[in-house]
Amino acid sequence: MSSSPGSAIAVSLVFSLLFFGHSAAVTRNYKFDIRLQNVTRLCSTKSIITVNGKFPGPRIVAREGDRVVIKVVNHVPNNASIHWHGIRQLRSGWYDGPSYITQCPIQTGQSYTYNFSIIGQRGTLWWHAHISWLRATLHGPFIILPAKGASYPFPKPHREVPVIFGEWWKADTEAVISQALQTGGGPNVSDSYTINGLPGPSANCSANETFKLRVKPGKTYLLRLINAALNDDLFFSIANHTVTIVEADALYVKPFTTDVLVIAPGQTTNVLLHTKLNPTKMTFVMAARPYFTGQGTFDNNTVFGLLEYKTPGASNPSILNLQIPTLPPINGTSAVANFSNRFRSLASAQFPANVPQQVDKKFFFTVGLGSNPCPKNQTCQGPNGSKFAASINNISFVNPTIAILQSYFSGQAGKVVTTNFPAFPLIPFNYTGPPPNNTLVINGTKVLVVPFNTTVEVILQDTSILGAESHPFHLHGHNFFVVGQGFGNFDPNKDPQSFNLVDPVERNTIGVPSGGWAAIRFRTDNPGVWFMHCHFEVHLSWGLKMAWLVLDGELPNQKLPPPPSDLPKC
Ligand SMILES: *[C@@H]1O[C@H](CO)[C@@H](O)[C@H](O)[C@H]1NC(C)=O
Ligand SMILES: *[C@@H]1O[C@H](CO)[C@@H](O)[C@H](O)[C@H]1NC(C)=O
Ligand SMILES: *[C@@H]1O[C@H](CO)[C@@H](O)[C@H](O)[C@H]1NC(C)=O
Ligand SMILES: *[C@@H]1O[C@H](CO)[C@@H](O)[C@H](O)[C@H]1NC(C)=O
Ligand SMILES: *[C@@H]1O[C@H](CO)[C@@H](O)[C@H](O)[C@H]1NC(C)=O
Ligand SMILES: *[C@@H]1O[C@H](CO)[C@@H](O)[C@H](O)[C@H]1NC(C)=O
Ligand SMILES: *[C@@H]1O[C@H](CO)[C@@H](O)[C@H](O)[C@H]1NC(C)=O
Ligand SMILES: *[C@@H]1O[C@H](CO)[C@@H](O)[C@H](O)[C@H]1NC(C)=O
Ligand SMILES: *[C@@H]1O[C@H](CO)[C@@H](O)[C@H](O)[C@H]1NC(C)=O
Ligand SMILES: *[C@@H]1O[C@H](CO)[C@@H](O)[C@H](O)[C@H]1NC(C)=O
Ligand SMILES: *[C@@H]1O[C@H](CO)[C@@H](O)[C@H](O)[C@H]1NC(C)=O
Ligand SMILES: *[C@@H]1O[C@H](CO)[C@@H](O)[C@H](O)[C@H]1NC(C)=O
Ligand SMILES: [Cu+2]
Repeated sequence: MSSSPGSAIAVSLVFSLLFFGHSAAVTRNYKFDIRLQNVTRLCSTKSIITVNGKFPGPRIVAREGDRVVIKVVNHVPNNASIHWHGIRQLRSGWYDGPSYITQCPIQTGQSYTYNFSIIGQRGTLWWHAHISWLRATLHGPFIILPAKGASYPFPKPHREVPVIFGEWWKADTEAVISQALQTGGGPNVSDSYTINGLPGPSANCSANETFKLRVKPGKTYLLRLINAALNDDLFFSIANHTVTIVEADALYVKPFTTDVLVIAPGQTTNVLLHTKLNPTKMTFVMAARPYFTGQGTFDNNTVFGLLEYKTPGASNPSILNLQIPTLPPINGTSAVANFSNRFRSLASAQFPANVPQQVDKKFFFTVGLGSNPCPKNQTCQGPNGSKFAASINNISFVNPTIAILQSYFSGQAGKVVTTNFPAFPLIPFNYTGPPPNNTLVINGTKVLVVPFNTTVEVILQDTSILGAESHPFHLHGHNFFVVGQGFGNFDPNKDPQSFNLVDPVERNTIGVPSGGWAAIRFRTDNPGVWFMHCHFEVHLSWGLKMAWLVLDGELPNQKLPPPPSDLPKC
């Protein structure tokens, strides 16, 4: 990679300033102190890892074109790193954040200053820890407003409200995952879902732990929805109200109206809520609960919040007397498919959908669960006495001990990774049929190397090994177009005929249909090492992840600059 980036950055910065007509480049500075904080929820107080003592964490607010500088200082015994989920990180891959992929973790007492520009993006994203299960409590909104003078492609809302879904665990989540990896069994589940950190009035003591959205009649509210739950897709609905979806993963979509939505971990969605002009009641219930089709246990709770119309002297009715919104069944796969099939890119002149029409490289990835053998001196609690694992093309990714990007940049990649990640399953089988007898995965730290400016198509095929399940697939450093999706096995002869190459939704996280497939396309316009993984934390821990190594291009502004001097060391 190039080692003379300075002038190229300066040139491209000046160019973008002229091109986008910004009056001045603005830098937004933040300080994130990772520290313990005692927090009370569901009748008990627990010490959790937070940013600046807040749960959910603080919001970052910037405009398109701004530079964001966040100094992260680690004051806890755990290693940590922060990912800015959905930020393109164009030629700033050193600041993407996943531990052992683009950086070594920030160790206790150390700090790292993330420093990147927001180029060509606006909307709702989020930030979260990217190591072990720390993101359970280390997460918050990342809001990108349109550039100064630019407006939304919809009427300006009266008010904007971030709404983060999460989970509350009475147990220590680090202990939960470390025990599960030890025994090979499925991990315990959370005790409640949360809306903006609040579990709702489900427990006797938690009446004061209910999220309340106070609104005025006849106004439009922009809700910035974020699913930060560790392991659960969620349905969400507000009684007697519909919402209009206008954005997915910080990309505008053709607006559509719905009474129920589903959001997978890693996904963000902006919706417009038009409040009633003359509400017949003053308080309405909002509810979220999981969508789940896998085997095993999950948190089967519903979290409630309240939509309250502001009127003088209104009393606070008990939630029990209120109409609870109707949500699809827990296993409502058809409701999920109907909803996700409605997304279309806005594809306007100002916000075009640059869908790759020609594909340079095609890949087929099976995604799903599997098993690892139980060590001889142990008894394991996974399937048939084995240990749970997960894989892509039967490769279960094992983190290296040195960050891949760092080792690659210093010409040492061969020491930590092999470049032979399979482009297709090594042994084809009936992916959504009866599971094969041998469900063992292969451990490996393998990457796929692709040249700069390659158009890539990946078929993500769910498998029914140990249960078909929707996997929220997330790609770092790029957005992708979802050109097709369906149930059963992808048919390479028939299915491409119905691909949408005109206005498919563009996003960074797609729920691969349970027992089905999704086809995505993207252009490798960003040199670096880019993680791609299931956003269920448990599947990530079991190895459902891989990385792309996008090579530098020919020109100076197509190369990754050298690492910053404070890049953490392993
Ligand atoms: C949390 O509470 C425990 C027990 O009351 C106390 O010892 C500890 O200092 C508190 N920690 C913080 C960060 O406030
Ligand atoms: C952030 O990066 C820009 C561009 O490389 C540089 O000018 C600036 O000094 C950096 N800021 C910090 C705090 O490191
Ligand atoms: C609810 O009230 C209890 C008791 O006063 C308090 O300990 C707890 O922190 C409160 N919870 C919230 C979310 O404010
Ligand atoms: C809310 O919707 C329910 C049906 O889902 C209906 O029974 C009820 O009358 C509606 N209430 C209001 C205030 O519109
Ligand atoms: C989850 O709870 C609901 C309501 O109690 C129940 O109807 C449903 O069967 C449960 N689902 C599962 C999969 O446990
Ligand atoms: C969904 O769950 C219900 C209740 O457990 C069950 O009757 C139904 O067959 C399930 N549907 C599917 C498609 O699995
Ligand atoms: C099993 O053997 C390995 C290697 O000898 C050892 O590290 C591990 O602690 C043993 N585990 C148990 C549960 O005894
Ligand atoms: C795959 O399995 C499904 C479910 O059992 C079956 O309907 C289908 O015919 C099988 N496909 C092939 C190609 O064997
Ligand atoms: C799987 O195992 C069953 C029973 O042991 C056997 O009948 C079947 O032929 C095996 N299938 C394959 C594909 O090996
Ligand atoms: C793969 O790695 C896991 C831990 O990451 C280990 O438990 C398992 O034994 C390994 N499997 C093989 C076949 O080496
Ligand atoms: C990428 O390749 C396309 C042709 O596929 C070309 O039109 C475009 O200019 C290239 N972009 C860059 C940045 O090299
Ligand atoms: C933190 O990361 C370093 C570098 O990978 C590693 O050597 C160390 O064991 C880790 N510490 C903890 C507490 O996990
Ligand atoms: Cu998954």
